[in-house]
Amino acid sequence: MKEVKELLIEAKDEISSANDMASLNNIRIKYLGKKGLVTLEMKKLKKLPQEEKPKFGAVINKVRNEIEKLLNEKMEEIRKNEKIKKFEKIRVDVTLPGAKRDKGHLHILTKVQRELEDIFISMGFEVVEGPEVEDTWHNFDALNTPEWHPARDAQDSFYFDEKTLLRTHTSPIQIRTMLEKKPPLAIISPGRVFRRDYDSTHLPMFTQMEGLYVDKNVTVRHLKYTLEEMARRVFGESAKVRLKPSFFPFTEPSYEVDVWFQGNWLEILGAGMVDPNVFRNVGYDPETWSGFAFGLGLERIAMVKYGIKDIRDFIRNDVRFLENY
Ligand code: FA5
Repeated sequence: MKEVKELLIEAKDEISSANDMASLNNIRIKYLGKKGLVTLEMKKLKKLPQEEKPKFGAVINKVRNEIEKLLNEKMEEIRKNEKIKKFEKIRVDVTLPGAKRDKGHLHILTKVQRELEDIFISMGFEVVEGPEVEDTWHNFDALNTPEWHPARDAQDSFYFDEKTLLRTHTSPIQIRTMLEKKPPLAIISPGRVFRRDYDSTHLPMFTQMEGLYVDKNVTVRHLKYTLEEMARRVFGESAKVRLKPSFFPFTEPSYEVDVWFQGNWLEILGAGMVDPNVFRNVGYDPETWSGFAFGLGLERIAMVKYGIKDIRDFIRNDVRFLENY
């Protein structure tokens, strides 16, 4: 009896100092296995006199159950610890700073385009768009630009075939709009245009915004006021606008328009009163209708406003440039 109770104390000791499954298993075999110490005690039971059997049996059973219980508890504990260790290994510290990603922003040209759209929309203009691949009729003929005009030269434009080209300006939108709508109308049309140009103030692909206003009794004063209002909103209250006489086949009279900004006159657009021939080409009666049109270069406006010296910076995609604006 004493021996059996000592077995329990020994087993308890061993179990509490075990700290992995393998040693627990060995302990189980040592005490409860087929040839285990407790099992051997049980076998002794048979040899005992009848009257001692129940008492001894009860003690052995108790010891066996106790060891079993201790083993199971320890097993549970080890399992738990192993789980914690595993999680510890793959643990993610959510308070660590993450991989930093730079946030993009709109390109300076898109910003200038949207700013101008907002200004003209607030004055009652509607935004329309048109195709970048144009035919010579919309791009030139309908705009009163005859065959001999230098703008039609293959040296100046990108042709697909004799009658198809990349539009050289947004003015064909005037034609497309007037063929579709009845006057009065007021539209602006931003978009890419293409020419065989390339230097610090000229790109082969650049952005224009066309403006067209057709109504009764439209005069140069309406044109000048509209452009002055635009200039004040883009460049500030002190901005001034100057019209210089110029020539475009589709306007009469025609102007080149400069703005006064930070001490300089800078040319930003071409404009004029819609030529009666253009009205005739789209079926408007020039005796009834009058209008003004303008075509401004968005890159040039951005250059003036932000002091950008080389127009090619817009398309170089150098982040150091892009991040500035
Ligand atoms: C025209 O394109 C006319 N269609 C403008 C117009 C519209 C006149 C309606 C009258 C009525 P021009 O070729 O001058 O005109 O170009 C207009 C503006 O586009 C210029 O003032 C300039 O700001 C810009 N521009 C012209 N060529 C380039 C280029 N290669 N790169 C960047 N900007 C350019």
